[in-house]
Amino acid sequence: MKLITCGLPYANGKAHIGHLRTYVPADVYVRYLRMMGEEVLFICGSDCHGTPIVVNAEKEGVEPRKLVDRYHEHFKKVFSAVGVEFDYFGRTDSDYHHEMTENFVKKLIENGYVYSKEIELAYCPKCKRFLPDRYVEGICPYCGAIARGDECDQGCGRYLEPGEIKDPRCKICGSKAEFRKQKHYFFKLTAFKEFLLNYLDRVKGTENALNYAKQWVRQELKDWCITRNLEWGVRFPGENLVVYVWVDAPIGYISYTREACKEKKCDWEEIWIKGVKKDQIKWGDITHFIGLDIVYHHCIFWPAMLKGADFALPSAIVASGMVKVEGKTFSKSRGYVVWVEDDYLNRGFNPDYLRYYIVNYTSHQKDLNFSWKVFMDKVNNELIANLGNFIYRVTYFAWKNFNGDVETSEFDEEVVKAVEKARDKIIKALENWDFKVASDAFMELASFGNNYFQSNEPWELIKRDVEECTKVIANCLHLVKALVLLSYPVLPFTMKEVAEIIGLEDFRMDRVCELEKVRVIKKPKPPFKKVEKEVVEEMEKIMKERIKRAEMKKAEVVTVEDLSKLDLRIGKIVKAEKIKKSRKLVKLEVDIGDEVRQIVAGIAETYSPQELVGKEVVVVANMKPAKLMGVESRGMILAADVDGKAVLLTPEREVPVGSRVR
Ligand code: B3M
Ligand code: ZN
Repeated sequence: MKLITCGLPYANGKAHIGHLRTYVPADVYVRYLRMMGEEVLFICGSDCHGTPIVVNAEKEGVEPRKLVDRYHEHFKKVFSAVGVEFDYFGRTDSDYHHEMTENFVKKLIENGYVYSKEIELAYCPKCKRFLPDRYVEGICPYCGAIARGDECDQGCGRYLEPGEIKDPRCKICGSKAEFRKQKHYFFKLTAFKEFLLNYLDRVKGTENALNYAKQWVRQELKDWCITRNLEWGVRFPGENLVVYVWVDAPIGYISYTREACKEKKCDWEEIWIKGVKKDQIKWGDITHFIGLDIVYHHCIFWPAMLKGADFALPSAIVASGMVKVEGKTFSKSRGYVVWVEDDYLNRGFNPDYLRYYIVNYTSHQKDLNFSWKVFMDKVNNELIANLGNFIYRVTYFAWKNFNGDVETSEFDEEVVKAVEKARDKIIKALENWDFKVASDAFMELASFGNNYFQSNEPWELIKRDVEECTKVIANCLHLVKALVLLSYPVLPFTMKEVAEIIGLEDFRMDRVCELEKVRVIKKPKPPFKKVEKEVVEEMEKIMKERIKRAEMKKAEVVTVEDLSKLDLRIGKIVKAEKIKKSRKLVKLEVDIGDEVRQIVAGIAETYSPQELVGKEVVVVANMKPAKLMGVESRGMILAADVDGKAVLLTPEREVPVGSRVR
């Protein structure tokens, strides 16, 4: 039995395209393995612990479990809607997982890999509690960026140990935290250096993951604090502490396997335990699909934990590159996000389109950029114009002219070869998690089919040589069958429908090249529906508005004192002239009461110099002088930004020049 897993999503927010970047390829791989006749267990589940969940629950005024319930159900629903079909989708806040984790940790203790140590931890005197991970914000000791308690997320990206952060502040009440001593438990990661170097040299997987990991192990390995001051989580044996979320989360792979095996009647110990020997690596038939941002945890912490607790080790770690949205780094807080449910499924897009986009845009290890325009092009110009077109024109021709019943004993050499070539290429690519190459290969086969159909002109042939035409169409149907099977892992919803039209029931790789009769038994319909330009424009608009809203939300909070720093006054424009060679700039002379100021303003696109003279405007009078296109400007004029064009702010009725603005 092969075990395939996906990184466990935090039950702390909705599913977005970044998640699918890992889950869709994993699902494609599982479908492929099953077509090859492999027995596969495909598991995942919610990651329910950790401070972000507790902090968010606190904000909402609900119990963490309530929040987890909500997102757990959400993820289950979304995964099944996009065809990511796990055999088991568990939760780490379940009893079975707590039990598995406790036993695992006890084993680490028993084997001598855990020790306790007094450390100085951030403590909030006002909230009267220790501040684990996300409860604290401060300065990264390595790069000086603002950082969270456990991660320098805006700076160097380093994982931070408890107590490492400088100038800590409580995230809840904002007060300055102090450091207090407390006993915590550490995992002897440093004892695994040799093992890790050896393991990482031999484990399979994508280069991106393994290269980073090897570097890290060579450079710096520190013992790892594995306990936290929290209520929510798996209790550390005999203490009023819980284990760090990154200890219990990966153990979910094991506890979910055990639960899945109860349902599927398989042996979880066969996968995770049997055959393990001390001083040897026992390779489990286990492949982890993860995102590039959690390589450290999966290539360093996790193998060391498994080794330390006498478990089998994953034989492959496959990391997907990161996601960009419309060319910008993916970011929920900045609005660069595509929500799977709201932005995609609820708008009625075929899930197969997104699956195809994700696997075909670029190689699995590179950054994927999602753009709605590219999405439309890929669907309309590739899926529809090539693959869908071929399948439909062939099946429809057979249906209309032959009642769907075409038989030949003569298969064209070039057709047979093209199918074999595509199959071999796809198998080879998928064995290397090269989803782009695999999906390109079935598209190439579809192009071949279109050329074959076009050059044989069956619509002419049928008028003069029915037998020859029958042969051509039978060959085309062989191609259709091969395409259905070869593209099925990527396009399961659509290809199941096409399979019904040609009466294909089982999806097996060994049928791809089989020279058999293919009938059209149902009236064909075009497999894909066009993505309309208007719809894509609408989606782009939604995205733009979201980004705008995020920008406004981000604007810093200011105090009355901050505001009072601005010297805002009403001035009257007494002279205006365009600045040569500039489209936007005008040079103004503005009477602000006690003096006349020269100010350069970017308003020439909306106002001519003539109409400006005599207008009363709001002036920032204490701006630092600046030079624009070589002209000095001592002040700034306020205007509304309307799609990039300036519209001046003026007092509601004429007021004395120099009046203060409050
Ligand atoms: N819950 C999600 C993440 O950091 C995290 C993965 C756990 S996998 C064991 O992307
Ligand atoms: Zn840093």
